[in-house]
Amino acid sequence: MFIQDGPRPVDLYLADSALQSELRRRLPAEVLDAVRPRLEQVGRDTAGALYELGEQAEAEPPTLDHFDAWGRRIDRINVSTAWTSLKDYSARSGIVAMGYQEDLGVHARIAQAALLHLFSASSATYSCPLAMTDAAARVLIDHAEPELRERLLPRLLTQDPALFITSGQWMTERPGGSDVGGTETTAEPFGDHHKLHGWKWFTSATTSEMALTLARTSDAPRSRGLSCFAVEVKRIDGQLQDIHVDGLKDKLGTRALPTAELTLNGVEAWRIGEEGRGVPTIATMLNITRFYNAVASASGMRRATALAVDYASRREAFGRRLIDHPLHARTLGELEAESAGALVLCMELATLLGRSEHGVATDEEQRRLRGLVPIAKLTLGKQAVRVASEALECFGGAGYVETTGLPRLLRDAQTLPIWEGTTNVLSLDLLRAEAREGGLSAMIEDLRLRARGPVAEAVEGLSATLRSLLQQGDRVALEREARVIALRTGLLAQATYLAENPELTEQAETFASLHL
Ligand code: MFK
Repeated sequence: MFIQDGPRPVDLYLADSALQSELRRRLPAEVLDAVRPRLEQVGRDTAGALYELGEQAEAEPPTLDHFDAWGRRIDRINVSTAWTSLKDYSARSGIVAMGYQEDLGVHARIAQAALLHLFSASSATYSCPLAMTDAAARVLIDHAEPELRERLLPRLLTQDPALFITSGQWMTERPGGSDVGGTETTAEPFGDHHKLHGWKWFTSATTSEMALTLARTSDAPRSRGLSCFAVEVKRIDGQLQDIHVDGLKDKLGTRALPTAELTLNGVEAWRIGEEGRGVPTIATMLNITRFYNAVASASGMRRATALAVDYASRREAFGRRLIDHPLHARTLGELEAESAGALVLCMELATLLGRSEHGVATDEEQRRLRGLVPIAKLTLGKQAVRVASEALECFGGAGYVETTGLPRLLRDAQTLPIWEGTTNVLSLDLLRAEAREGGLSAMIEDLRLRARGPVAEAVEGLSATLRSLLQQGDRVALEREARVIALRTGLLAQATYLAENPELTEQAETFASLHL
């Protein structure tokens, strides 16, 4: 009786010539030599130890115990040993730490993006706590008092698993996920800190040791009354602060990741940044988590594509391997092109982010970075769902059967356009970036200089559309078009950057044929 082998995980570093090529192009040889061993190790693990941990964590989702055996309220979230091992693995691999590694200088974010690109899609979404941890580190560096910073920052950036802590991000409340100005949680001064009272309706990676959150410190309306706070989730004796874990979310995907509803009953918290400036302070965090989200999208596309390619090289139908059927080969080529486009967009973003964080970005690069963060996050979130869906189809019925593990690719991808700002919210953020800093115009002007051939013609069309909308000054028309413009910019940027890499000509042509 015939039994078909399933797809096998491949070494995602060795198998990814586009990633290797981008790293050769964007990193000086000595920097690449310094980080290559870590990339090679994580690459090997995507077909071995990391892959196994991810599978185990997915098979054993978190549970919640409200009470211990004697009736004492404990609200303990139980996670699998694999989930805990993923934390240790993340620390040892220095996925967060690499972004701040001084010897890598302006290149640190590029090297980190490569590492995360390998890690994310095999990590059962452990990249989520890492995103928030990195973002918390950035907020502490940019906005916190020295004492708080010195207490927490070394533990967020350490590579020692025994010391490593992660951070959550408690922003969403019942009145608003996107509209955080509706936050109801209050903060009352208490000695040198505050006490928080309220309800947080969606908190991701809730087993993290700390969290950043927003709470109301004055009667000023909406987000002007909010300040940003750091919470250390457990007391010095290891007991949970005055927090009730009301429930765990039952989600479509990201099932290994604990996502909880919380009641804060006077939780100790330390203000970060100015009073009433909570949203701009936490926006520092959002820009980093949105960078991670873009890389996670690219990572998901790469992994789904690699599985589809592996399968096509072994599955036979109509007397030939799938990969030998011209139409299927074309579909796989399109998936490769979408994955490579996502990669180069992330690499451009990482390049700008690294330059900005090291204080060497020009004003123009700074404006481009402000525009590219929402563009990359929203474009790649949508692309990740499209690619995952197409990749599942490459397995026929098996792609729809839970026990193959394949449907998870699509279920997990579906969170990427939602969390950290939906496509529409980020399209409006792009308008905010344009109004305040000219962030969208800077992106389009740069594409006008860099795009060639038919891509350049398409960029000219986009530029004319934007100019005319801005000149009309009709806010309603601008908002209605914001998403179309944002997505178009994201696709044309990928086409442009792909064409700049002479080793990605095939992917560039395929990408352009799909999206022009
Ligand atoms: C693997 C990857 C994993 C990623 C981790 C996922 C785990 C987390 C799961 C979650 O999803 S947590 C919840 C995520 N929530 C969001 O992302 C919220 C989405 N909503 C928005 O982004 C809204 O646009 C926003 C809350 C910012 C709107 O708030 P406001 O107060 O109505 O905005 P307003 O008044 O326009 O801006 C207030 C200030 O913030 C302004 O500065 P000024 O006061 O100086 O004028 C803005 O310029 C500033 N600001 C807003 N967005 C900014 C920003 N500054 C810089 N960058 C931004 N993006």
